[in-house]
Amino acid sequence: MHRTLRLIGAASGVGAQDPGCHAGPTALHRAHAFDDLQRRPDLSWGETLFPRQALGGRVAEVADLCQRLAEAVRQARERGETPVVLGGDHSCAIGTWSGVRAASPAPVGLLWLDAHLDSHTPESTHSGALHGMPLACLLGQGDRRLVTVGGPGPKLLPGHVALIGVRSYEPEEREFLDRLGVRVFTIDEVRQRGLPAVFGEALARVRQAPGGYGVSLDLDVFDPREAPGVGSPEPAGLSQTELMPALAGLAGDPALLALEVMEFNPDRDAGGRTAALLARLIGAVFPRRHGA
Ligand code: HAR
Ligand code: MN
Ligand code: MN
Ligand code: MN
Repeated sequence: MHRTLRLIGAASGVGAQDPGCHAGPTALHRAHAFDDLQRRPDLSWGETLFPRQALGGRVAEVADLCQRLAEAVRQARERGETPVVLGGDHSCAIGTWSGVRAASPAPVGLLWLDAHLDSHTPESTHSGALHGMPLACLLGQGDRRLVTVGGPGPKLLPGHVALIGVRSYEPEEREFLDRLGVRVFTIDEVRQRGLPAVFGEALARVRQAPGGYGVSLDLDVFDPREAPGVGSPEPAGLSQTELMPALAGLAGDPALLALEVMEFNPDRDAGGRTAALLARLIGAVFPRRHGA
């Protein structure tokens, strides 16, 4: 199938305790690892959205950025493009998937690849960090300013969501997802069953959504030895050898609506390894067509 890829930067750092991810999109735009990608005729780098300060606090700033991101993503979808959102801390997922949902006539699914659950509410969070809450917001729970980005109502239905690679969370967010019936594949389940089995089951679930599905990839799902340039490294993650073939299996799936790759922190990216991994990852999910 033919796709036109639209890269959109979401330069958010205020959603995290370590704000270093704010520099992610700008660093990627300049990275040599991205040179080949940016020469592809089927790909264009659209805007990079930056937070506007002095809006009255972190929640207002994240809501404003997500609102603008949702609009950019919605417009790209309505032009028939495939948005590829580059973060930035993971709070921006609220914008990406609200925008994808706004452009879709029917409910959409989401595959969430992350070391964390990102499913706290303002009542349950221990840290107060907003990048620990975006999935709950998309499911309709959280600060009203974040839940209503891109319009009222939940943007995702629990039966259309699956997480893979999870290994660090607090009990409240796990209870929240279990209560809703969101499927969580922890790293332990991946180790028991192997990634291909788990990935296939998760994909089958998100593909049940009638409007298509997206992938939200938090780079901390990878082992930090392979992807050191992330905001919150967690040991014992997935290897590229495991995850890249699974992601390459999505290539050519017309139901795949958008991809986001979040939590890139250039300050920690010794040797540019994470930027290079990120470029390979986009190439695996969206290979350049021969002759295109
Ligand atoms: N559960 C922790 C918290 O709420 C983790 C925060 C999320 N960190 C991320 N997101 N990198 O995936 O503070
Ligand atoms: Mn360059
Ligand atoms: Mn995350
Ligand atoms: Mn994470």
